[in-house]
Amino acid sequence: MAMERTFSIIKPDATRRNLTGAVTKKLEDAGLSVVASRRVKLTEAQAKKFYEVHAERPFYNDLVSFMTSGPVVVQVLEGENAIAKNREVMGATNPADADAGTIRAEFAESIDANSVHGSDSAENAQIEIAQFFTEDEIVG
Ligand code: RTP
Ligand code: MG
Repeated sequence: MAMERTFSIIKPDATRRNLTGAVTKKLEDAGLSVVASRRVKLTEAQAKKFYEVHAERPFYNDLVSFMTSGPVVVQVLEGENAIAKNREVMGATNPADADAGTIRAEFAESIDANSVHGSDSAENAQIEIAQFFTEDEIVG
């Protein structure tokens, strides 16, 4: 099994409801270590760049305005198979489809306000981590 790093965002709906700790506990209970963390308010430019892959999708503008609607917590998670493990503990994009016990099943309000982001591939994990953290800010 490979040690990996992945990138996570605790989204504005979760920070607004003081769920930063509860979400982080789910991640840690799944065997993921938080090796970098920072609370930030994303600018529109940052959110647009982050979700650039979805620029042509109908939900893009709503997604950008949601992600800039309040503070988020950006994190680097480390662990064995961290990318897949994080996606598993997050649950499906639409909380109605998310397995019981997952973060989105327990905490998400809707497909838009779905509490967490997690990188979907090793390549994107690298790109997303580099967008928010320098190597010396990550302490494994
Ligand atoms: P994320 O990127 O935030 O980790 O979520 P994801 O991989 O599960 O979903 P993705 O397809 O990458 O979509 C990014 C975010 O856009 C919103 N979305 N809305 N209305 C819709 O059909 C729709 N589809 C996606 C979600 O908030 C999703 O997390
Ligand atoms: Mg995604």
